[in-house]
Amino acid sequence: MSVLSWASLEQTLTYLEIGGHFRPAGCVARTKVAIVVPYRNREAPNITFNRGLLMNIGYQEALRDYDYQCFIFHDVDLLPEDDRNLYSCEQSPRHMSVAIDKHNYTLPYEAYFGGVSAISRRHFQKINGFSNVFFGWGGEDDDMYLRIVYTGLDVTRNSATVARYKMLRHAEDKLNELNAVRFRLLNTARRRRLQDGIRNVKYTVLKKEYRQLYTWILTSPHTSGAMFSVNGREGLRMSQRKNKHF
Ligand code: UDH
Ligand code: MN
Repeated sequence: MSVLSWASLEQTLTYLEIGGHFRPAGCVARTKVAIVVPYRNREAPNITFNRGLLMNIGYQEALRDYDYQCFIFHDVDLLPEDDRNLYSCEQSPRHMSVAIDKHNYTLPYEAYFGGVSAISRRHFQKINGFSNVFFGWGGEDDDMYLRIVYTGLDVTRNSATVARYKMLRHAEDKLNELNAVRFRLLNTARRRRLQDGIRNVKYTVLKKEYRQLYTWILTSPHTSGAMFSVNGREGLRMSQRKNKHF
């Protein structure tokens, strides 16, 4: 749980190729896996965080680089505890962070889909990715769970003894306030599914750097989160309008 310097990580993880690429030396990997980590530094831009939208951008940008078939969508602050919880894609989308220390190693609720998930490219395409309209904390993972179900797919999980994670302690992020309209948006999940996702995500890539341990993409989404993010009222009006639209 201690924080290592980039320099020491670079010295240790010498098997990584530029951009954070890894391939085993003695065999050919069965699938090409991309790990997408949404991350916004605290001092960074003055807009409300949108985890789902960043996942969609990471997905699309990864595919520009390489023919990935499997995607792991991964919070930055979760550390896997058991290597039997494989970073791979199975027959169904899989929720990977079943048991997190912060939740006393139990699933908070049956439809919980937050933290870490593994979805094949084929399924992610079919599901239309994450929703782009959840600004602030909460809801985008529940929406993804619903999308998977509405697409006719199952969500699978490993047992809580294997699918264990530790969450790094962190203060509440500024500009990631509780999304007050998340339940309203969830009511429209079925209708929104096909118009709101990777098919319509619009963004600009400001920077893309192939660093030693990972590929860093700085991006600016074209959707404005401001109206969703402020006080409940403003957000509510927006979501009602959206609801009508969808
Ligand atoms: N994230 C960032 N920067 C932010 C917010 C979120 O990088 O400012 C990313 C990061 O990968 C993080 C993930 O989004 O792990 C999920 O956010 P989180 O870890 O804050 O969410 P979690 O469900 O909630 O772990 C813990 C704090 C609860 C805050 C309640 C709302 N105020
Ligand atoms: Mn967290």
